[in-house]
Amino acid sequence: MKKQKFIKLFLLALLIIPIISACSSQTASYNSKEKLGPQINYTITGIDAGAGIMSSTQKALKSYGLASDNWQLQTSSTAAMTSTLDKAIKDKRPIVVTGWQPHWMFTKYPIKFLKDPKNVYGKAEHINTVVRKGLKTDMPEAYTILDRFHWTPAQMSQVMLKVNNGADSQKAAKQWIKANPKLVNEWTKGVKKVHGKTLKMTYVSWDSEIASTNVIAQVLRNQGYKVTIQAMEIQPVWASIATGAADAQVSAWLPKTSGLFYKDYKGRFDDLGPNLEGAKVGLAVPKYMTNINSVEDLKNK
Ligand code: PBE
Repeated sequence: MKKQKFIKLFLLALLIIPIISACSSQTASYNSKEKLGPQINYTITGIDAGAGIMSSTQKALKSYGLASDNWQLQTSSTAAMTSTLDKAIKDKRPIVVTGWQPHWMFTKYPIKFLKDPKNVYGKAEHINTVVRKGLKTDMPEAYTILDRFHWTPAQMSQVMLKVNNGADSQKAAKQWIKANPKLVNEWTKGVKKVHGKTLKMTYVSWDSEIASTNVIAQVLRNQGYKVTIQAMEIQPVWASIATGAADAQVSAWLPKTSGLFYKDYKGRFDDLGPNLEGAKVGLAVPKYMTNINSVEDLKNK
């Protein structure tokens, strides 16, 4: 009798558990007829605290009146954010993330930028190459190559995608250089080879900067430099150039994302201008959130 009862309960559990879990994932999937805020706990999924996109998003929370409406920005990392995005999209759940381009998240996932009528994030960004004062006279060959370094979002994405698929970043950079001799030659044409001079670059471990730093570092190595690259937070990257502790960085997202550091350290670095144009920063949501198209919609829909 006892045993039979146990078996009955067990079978009932087998039947019920999948139904319950199906229900819970169903209620969690995006409901366009209900207000968005409560569906995601009024939370925007962000990345590392030092990123410019994080301070811009704090600004956006204020200027769009979202902060007073309980909205908050969650700090994590790019890897944690993209993995949360991955899971949400698999279940068609609602999610709002800090998004930027170039990045493979826009190729891998069906997501869209939210319109930003108050222009908190700026229209378009470019990424500049910034070197220490005196580099031009100390290492004119490196200076010339760094000054000429310029590529497109599509080219940067090729390297990012390789790294995202598991390739070692230095290997990915070498392969990319091998596959793009014409462009690389434009950067190095007529520049004298050097022999073992050391050069230090600093960068942040964002996918875009892993790609650009590894590529230009490798080009400089091929020129004869002994290049070290060191990852750190964005503020120390700027400080390292301003103090001359490092020679160059190619991670300056401007005018907004790194704008504060640009202003703070002005006069203590040489700005060699954009190495990439057509970057963009903002908030992004999956395309199935068809009625959410502007940051304003977070408050109202
Ligand atoms: N990002 C990628 C950085 C710059 C590169 C947009 C996440 C940021 O500071 O926000």
